[in-house]
Amino acid sequence: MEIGPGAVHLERYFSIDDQRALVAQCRALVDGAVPAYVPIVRGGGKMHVRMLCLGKHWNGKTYSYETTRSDFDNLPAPPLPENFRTLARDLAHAAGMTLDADLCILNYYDADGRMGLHQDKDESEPSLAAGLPVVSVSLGDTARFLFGGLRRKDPVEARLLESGDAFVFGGPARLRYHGVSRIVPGSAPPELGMSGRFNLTFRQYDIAPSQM
Ligand SMILES: O=C(O)CCC(=O)C(=O)O
Repeated sequence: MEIGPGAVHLERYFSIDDQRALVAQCRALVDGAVPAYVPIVRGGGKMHVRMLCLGKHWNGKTYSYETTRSDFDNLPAPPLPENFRTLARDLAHAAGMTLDADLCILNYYDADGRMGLHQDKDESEPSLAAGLPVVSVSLGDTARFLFGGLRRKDPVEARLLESGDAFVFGGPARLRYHGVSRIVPGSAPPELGMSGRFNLTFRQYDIAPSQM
């Protein structure tokens, strides 16, 4: 469902079997050789998620991308799995957009997880100018997702993002403020055998001249 120009909520996009496979892959990644961690951002505050960046690392101190986690343990960002890249391309396409993702921020929210209202604007200038979308996938517990306007003080709409949903925002919606006010504990489909929530956001930093 299009909820505004360039913003599409794809409800129940993934089957329960697809979700189960994605959850297993996310679990293996966040507990892998380069594990998820709780970033401390530039103001000194701790984020309320565990984060693992794939493809490129988002540095919470500098708000920029890099190849190794220089704000944490200097380990290299693990590669973006090929099936993730395909999935992001298909989701963007389903929303009428194009994306050749080169990075994914994978966040795990526990029952107290949340994320303040912010813009995603650390991708390259040409990528932002082209309005290449952010593609978001939700797995596990439901999130109360806040979607605002282009200015922080603009009105904010609350939407529930459930397990298996995707949310795509690009073009004129690319720089809309968004965040997660809370998680609904215990709302994950029982078949997933999980508590908490995984969220994957796919983005494209580098852009081919043909996409400009
Ligand atoms: O968890 C979500 O649904 C949103 C995540 C988000 O805003 C981000 O990663 O920038």
